[in-house]
Amino acid sequence: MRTPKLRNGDLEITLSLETTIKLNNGVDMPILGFGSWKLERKQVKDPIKWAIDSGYRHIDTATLYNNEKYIGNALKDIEVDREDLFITSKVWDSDQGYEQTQKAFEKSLKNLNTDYLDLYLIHWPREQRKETWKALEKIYDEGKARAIGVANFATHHIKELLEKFETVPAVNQFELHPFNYSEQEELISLCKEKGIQVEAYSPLTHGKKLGYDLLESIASNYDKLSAQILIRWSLQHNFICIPKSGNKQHIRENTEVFDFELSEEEMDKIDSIDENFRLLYDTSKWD
Ligand code: 1BO
Repeated sequence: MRTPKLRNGDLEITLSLETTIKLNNGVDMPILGFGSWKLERKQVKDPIKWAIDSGYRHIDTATLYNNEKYIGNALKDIEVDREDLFITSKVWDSDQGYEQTQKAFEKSLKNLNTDYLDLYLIHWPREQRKETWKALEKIYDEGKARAIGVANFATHHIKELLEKFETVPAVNQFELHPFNYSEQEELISLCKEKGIQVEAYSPLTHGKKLGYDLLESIASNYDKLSAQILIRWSLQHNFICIPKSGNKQHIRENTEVFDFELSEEEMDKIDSIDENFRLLYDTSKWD
């Protein structure tokens, strides 16, 4: 069997569920995370346990997802030390602003039953993003978040932050899969150039493209599922990937992506899918 490898800067590393990517401040972030968007309230308890049992140590949530408290409760019942987990949350639009963001952050900590976050993000580039970023810098300086970053920021939002602030976001999390990859290439290049880690949400297109011929045919070469091809594609691009599922079997299957490697030709073919397909907003059109 070929040993799957990933180029991480000059290092060639073997990809596994334990693989982490070093962020621009030295913090190690697991390359595969468990996405919790759309798992609301009590729906999240079992999936969190299944995810931890399957080996995930990275959990992505947000105030908007209405599940922080339930994730916090679920984590009380698992036997993994807090320092072995990587927890991300995000400040919601209505909480943006210097004071409000700090309050929202404290509430997230309380709900998640933790005294720090591994990563705290601005969820969307709204009008008050500059004041919000100042609040995130304060939270970071106080050691309450190990890293800070943004989500759904387009190139002009990133450039604006870089011009006006000292702290370079550690991560930009945005919708990313082969069906919108071409239109995101400029943003991906900018992030790479500036040392901002790209994190892909909705990597499975909410299931909408799992029947796509090319994915199915590549999947059959490896006796895998289209979903696993999508995750593997993301990981081989060095994107942090956070597939979501509430189904025990799918949660496990989504981790079974480390025993094969897509060839360069397959990666190129998948890269060339150019469908301009999005589930959510195109923020490049936002002020
Ligand atoms: C509206 C929520 C998008 C994913 O975080």
